[in-house]
Amino acid sequence: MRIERVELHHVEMQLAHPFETSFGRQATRSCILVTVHADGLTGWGECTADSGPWYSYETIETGWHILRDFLIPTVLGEEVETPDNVVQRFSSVRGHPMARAGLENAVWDVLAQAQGRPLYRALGGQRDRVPVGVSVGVEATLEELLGQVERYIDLGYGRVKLKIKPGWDVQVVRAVRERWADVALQVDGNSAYTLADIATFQALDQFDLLLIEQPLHHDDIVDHAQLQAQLGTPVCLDESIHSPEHARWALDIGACRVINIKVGRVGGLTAAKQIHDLCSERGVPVWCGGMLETNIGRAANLALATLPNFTLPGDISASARYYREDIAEPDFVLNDDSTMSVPDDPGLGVRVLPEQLHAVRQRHYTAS
Ligand code: NPQ
Ligand code: MG
Repeated sequence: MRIERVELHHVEMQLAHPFETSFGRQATRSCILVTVHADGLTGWGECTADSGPWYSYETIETGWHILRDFLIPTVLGEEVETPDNVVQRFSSVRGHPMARAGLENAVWDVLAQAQGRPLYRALGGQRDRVPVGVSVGVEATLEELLGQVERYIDLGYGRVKLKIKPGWDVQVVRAVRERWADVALQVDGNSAYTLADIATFQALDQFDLLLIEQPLHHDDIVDHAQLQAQLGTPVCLDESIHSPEHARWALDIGACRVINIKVGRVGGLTAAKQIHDLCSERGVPVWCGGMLETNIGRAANLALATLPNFTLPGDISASARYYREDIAEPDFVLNDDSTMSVPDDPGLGVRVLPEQLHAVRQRHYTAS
């Protein structure tokens, strides 16, 4: 099919509850939505770059620039038969994985629609539901944190991830573990620690955590390998893994025993699937990370998480956890067994609501 037109939509949406990590507190979330028009069909993708370079170096502005000036021109007016055609056209651009993912994933959607099959089938997934959990941010007090965790456990989440940072770690995990002895629990340091904090990790090692996510420097694998050697709990890398090569390097030196795969961070569904396959060969479990996506990005995450080695619950929560009002329907809900069902309609299986999109749109660009 020929790509006739591509649109960018910069949106800013109100979060249902402010989200705080080791890099700050946010009440709204901005992202870029990408639309690809081909053969009378419309595909959607989400570029998960944030308003500032806190989680990664990419921002809305760099994503807009790289998409408009470099990535879109490589595919506009061109024939595309498979997602690999797009990946090859992007090979002249270095870095900027979230920008690439926004456009590549929109092409996956439109190609799957053209084939009349759901995205998860196009990716090779087998399951119609996937295990999910919830990521709970830092709160002002331990009481408020326990209240949030209780609310999510009451809603049916069987796996809870706590954001930690120095001064908000061992005592928080201890309090949650004392109250919920059996909940599947994991923590995420978002690179707020160094190897000098070994005593903290040795203390965390006693709480039967599923994993400790990205405790050290955001681009490191060497220190993480040292840390993993001293811990019983699996170290899981998030920020440090930008590509299938990074995944291989990390596994080769023993930097982690689990990998969090985020479609944006690794540059699209093709690379995400390659990392999944590599980890599968090495016997390393993976799970699907989250970036406070809209229902568009969430549908892509769910499709990815149907691949067989996504054995740990993903950061894929119900729509109500994220936004007061989403720009696409239907909303995703949690099943009784802490799973989420995967859409069965062609492509992503979500419909964008034009009025909602216009209400939150800050900027619009069309290339044709
Ligand atoms: C993580 N996500 O696993 C990320 C961090 C994160 C669900 O914990 C705006 C931009 C908000 C980037 C919130 C979760 C964000 C963000 C959280 C990244 O590390
Ligand atoms: Mg993380």
